[in-house]
Amino acid sequence: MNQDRGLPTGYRVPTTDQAPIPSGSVENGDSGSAPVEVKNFALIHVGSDEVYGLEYVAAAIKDAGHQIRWFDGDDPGAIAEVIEWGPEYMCFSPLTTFFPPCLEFSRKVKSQSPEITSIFGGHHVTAAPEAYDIDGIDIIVSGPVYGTINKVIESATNEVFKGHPVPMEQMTPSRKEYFEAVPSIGNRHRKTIMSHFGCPYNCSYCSISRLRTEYSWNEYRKYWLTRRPIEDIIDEARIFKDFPTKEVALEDDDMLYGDEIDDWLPQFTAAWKREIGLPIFGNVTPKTVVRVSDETLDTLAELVAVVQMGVQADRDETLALFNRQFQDEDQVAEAIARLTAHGIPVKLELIVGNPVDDPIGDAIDTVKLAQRVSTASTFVVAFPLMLYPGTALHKWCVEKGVEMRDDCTYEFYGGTGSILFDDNTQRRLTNITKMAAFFVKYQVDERWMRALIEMDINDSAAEKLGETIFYESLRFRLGEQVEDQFEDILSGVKMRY
Ligand code: B12
Ligand SMILES: C[S@@+](CC[C@H](N)C(=O)[O-])C[C@H]1O[C@@H](n2cnc3c(N)ncnc32)[C@H](O)[C@@H]1O
Ligand code: SF4
Repeated sequence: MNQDRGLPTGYRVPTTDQAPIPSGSVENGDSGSAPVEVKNFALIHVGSDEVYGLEYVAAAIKDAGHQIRWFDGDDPGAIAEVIEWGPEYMCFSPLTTFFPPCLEFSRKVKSQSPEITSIFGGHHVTAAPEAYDIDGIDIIVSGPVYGTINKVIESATNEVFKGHPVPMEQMTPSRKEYFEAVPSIGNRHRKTIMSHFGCPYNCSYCSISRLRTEYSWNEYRKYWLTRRPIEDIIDEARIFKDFPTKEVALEDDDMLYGDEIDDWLPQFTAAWKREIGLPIFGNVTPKTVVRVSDETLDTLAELVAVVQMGVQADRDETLALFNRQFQDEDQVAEAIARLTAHGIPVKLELIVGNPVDDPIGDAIDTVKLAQRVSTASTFVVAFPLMLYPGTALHKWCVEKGVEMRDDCTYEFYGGTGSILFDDNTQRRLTNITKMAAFFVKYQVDERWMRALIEMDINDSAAEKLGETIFYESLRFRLGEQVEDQFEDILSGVKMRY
């Protein structure tokens, strides 16, 4: 193990120039480098959602003068197709959930074509380059892609490269080839967009907490929390109209963040409505909702069909564990009341299965909080706590000797999180994740909740509950019209439950 950076044995420490590229210089730090021979890069999509970060990688590769081709890694024929195309490189961008299938794909390709170099990048490998078996991975890109492509080409394998951030106007994705090559994504009802790439908070369970350790606040704010030019976002969104798209997820972690929000939101909303016009949903936090002006909320109501807001927990000890003391019940209630008064439906997100003395009481209290603050225009979803590599909470659990599951698949909708509980506790927690929406919508009394969570839910019941949560969440976002379209939408989605 390389002690300095916690890298796996055999990896050389990168020697890249890590200084950010100033505005107005070459496009992304690769396009101005010494000319290299044109190479072919296979980009491997895995999972049921758009792999957004890899679209920026696609643009950076093309910008550096190389060729790309997308493959659907979930398609059984994809391994043979990659081998037949014979690229020099194949690129993966797995979140923790999709790390194992990406690794498996890479290994299968490399077992037949060892000359194809695999490159892994994105949140998971950036957070914990030491946390995996390196067989199947030749190169790791940690952090942004910018400045790494031609260095990758010039390097031997078994290297870790650290990219550098670039100004926002230099960050654009390339997605047409992706949408065409992977129909499940091109035809997916929901597409992704972002106006800035970071989050101002530092919740202990979130991968942001890990990324933030790498950069100073000023640097993080300059690159991750600065908004992209509106025209770039609109240009990026035009393609949605060429592919079946029913809604767009503005995936900013807090779309109301920033002192410039009162100016930015009206400008963006006007441009979006004029040029794109598709329904949007976005993420907000209680803290910014209570802070922005009424005019901003009026504008928000014109722009979004719905917002999502993390509530996460009720008990003070859990909020402290999450480093989310910036919120309390009054603030959450006020935020919901403001959103409701402006006609903005809000999906509330909760986290259960926490490393606390009384995990069931903690989870029930969280559901009861959601019941108290809910209105006719709220919808609730509860996730099991996942401990992502490198996060502050993961480290805390290791230090405290909290037992963790070694079979956690990081599947948000499976109901099983990272903490190891006894079977009875786990069953109840899983049931809470599957029934939270129902408990809150129908204001189920605590005694009934505690009785219902004792049940053994079999596989077909779990599937039906999963479908119903999905249905309710779509109906909440898109309205009654979903009734007629649901079977269609469902057939295009790889349901996880
Ligand atoms: C947009 C987003 C989504 C989108 C797109 C997901 C995707 N895979 O691209 C959607 C809504 C679909 C989504 C879903 C999920 N997400 Co999400 N999401 C984000 C978010 C808000 C931004 C990520 C992003 O695209 N940033 C912009 C791009 C440009 O940056 P980037 O991804 O870091 O990519 C850059 C570099 O990392 C690098 N790079 C990336 N990949 C590669 C690959 C190569 C080869 C190279 C060279 C470089 C490289 O180049 C890019 C440009 O510089 C982050 C939080 C955050 N603010 O970062 C969470 C986050 C990534 N999501 C997270 C999670 C958990 C999920 C879900 C599992 C949740 C769920 N409900 O199931 C799903 C999984 C979906 C999937 N199939 O991957 C976690 C991941 C934690 C982890 N370690 O796995 C994050 C960090 C939030 C958190 N709570 O911690 N998400
Ligand atoms: C990607 S986050 C972004 C939402 C928003 N920025 C917030 O947190 O307030 C979406 C939701 O996923 C859930 N989530 C995030 N990280 C999680 C983790 N490690 N384990 C379980 N749920 C998590 C939280 O409920 C969160 O609100
Ligand atoms: S507010 Fe959301 S995105 Fe931001 S650090 Fe907390 S959980 Fe992560």
